[in-house]
Amino acid sequence: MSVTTREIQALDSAHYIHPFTDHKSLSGKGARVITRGEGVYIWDSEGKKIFDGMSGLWCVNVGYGRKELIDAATRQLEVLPFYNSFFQTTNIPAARLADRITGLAGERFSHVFYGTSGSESNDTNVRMVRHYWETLGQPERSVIISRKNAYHGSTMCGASLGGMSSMHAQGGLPIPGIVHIEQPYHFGMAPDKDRGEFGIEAAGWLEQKILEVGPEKVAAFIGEPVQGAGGVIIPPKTYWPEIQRICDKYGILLICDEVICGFGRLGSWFGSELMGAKPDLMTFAKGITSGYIPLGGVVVGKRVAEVLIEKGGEFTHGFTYSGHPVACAVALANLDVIEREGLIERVREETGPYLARQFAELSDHPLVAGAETMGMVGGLVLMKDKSRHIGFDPSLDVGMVCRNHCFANGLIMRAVGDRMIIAPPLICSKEQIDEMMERVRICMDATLADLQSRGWMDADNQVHARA
Ligand code: PXG
Repeated sequence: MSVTTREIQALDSAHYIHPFTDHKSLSGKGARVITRGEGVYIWDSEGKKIFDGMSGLWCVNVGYGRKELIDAATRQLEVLPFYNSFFQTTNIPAARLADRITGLAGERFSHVFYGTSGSESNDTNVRMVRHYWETLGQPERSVIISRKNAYHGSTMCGASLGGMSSMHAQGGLPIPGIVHIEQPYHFGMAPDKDRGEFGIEAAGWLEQKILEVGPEKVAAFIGEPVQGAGGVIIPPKTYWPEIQRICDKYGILLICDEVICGFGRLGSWFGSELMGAKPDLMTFAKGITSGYIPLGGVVVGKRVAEVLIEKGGEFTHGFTYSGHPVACAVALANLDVIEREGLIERVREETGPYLARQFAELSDHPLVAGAETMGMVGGLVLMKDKSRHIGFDPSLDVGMVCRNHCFANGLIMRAVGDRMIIAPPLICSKEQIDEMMERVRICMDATLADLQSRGWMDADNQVHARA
């Protein structure tokens, strides 16, 4: 039975509330219907082939259509599609995967707690660190410090941990006990400052906040090694070691949210490894199964696990799908692929540096004021007048204009304000990076021509030149 794009769009518009979507504006256009994926490409219902420069949503690390993952799911579905991990029960893939993940995370870690998403896993972090301090007889240590423009999910707790002002504007967030400091965004906040010095200064905002709240009340600090949804904000090298020093000084727990950075994205198993941080807890999701099936969780360091297990009693927290056997079986197959194909080494030594060189060359484009990458993530900033560091009026939504040109030219790029983001699958070859970059250039040229024709480049520049 074949179905037309319009029929699906009509059903979708009538009945499906999408995440983070203004439905009034979508219903006029109709949603893009994605029907198929293979390698680094997806196809829409009109047969258009698109280079997926965002790996689905930062997750399809091993690319689409991997038989190993499909077979692992099928086998597990046949043997045991579901059983819970409550009531002193486990299953084989869940136990094997916990062993495998803690092995990859290194000797500071001993256990894994499972959920199905990054959001649930960050809720787990908050409940777990508070339970940790309660068990140690310090229940007043309950405040979690996070950062503005961070993304930690969309549940009440995840959105509160996150620092997205648009999310806090709805539904009375953040919930009590969660406070935020500024992010370490060198290009946006202090481009003229020495990068290293800025990193130390930005980490210092954590110490200021700890002192403001009272060190005896702070339970943990949470941060993404590289902020993803916030626009691929790569902190200066000095930042994370200084954050670690401050956490150590006050004895507060460090949570690294590795939902995007984990499982190879930056060229290491976990981003914190590269950043010089030694987290007590790490959130994971997305890349653990390359997005083929939902799975998330927390890798728990020995410092927390020992207290929880030896003294914590029952931790009254868990989900129906904690340790879902099919999800864990797919994760094991996904880790096999990553290891067998040496994807992490390849990103670190070959394709990551290659992408970095290609991205740096984009800086010669009149629209591109800054371009940086780490492993297989990259962000570039569009500016109206880059020589004078003048951005576009945010109400023009120039990132969205650019994103539409990307779609039209067969490339998925994500817009965060006027930052354009890529996070291609880790299997991306050098030739595919060339192909992606060729499309990026075409899209930048198309965007520039469009902005000029709207009078948003030259006319505005002249206004500034006169001012
Ligand atoms: N932490 C981080 C660092 C994330 O990037 C989550 C937690 C939440 O995961 P779940 O599985 O609950 O969605 C994320 C998710 C975007 C975008 O627009 C990014 C995410 C989700 C949706 C959109 O870049 N990241």
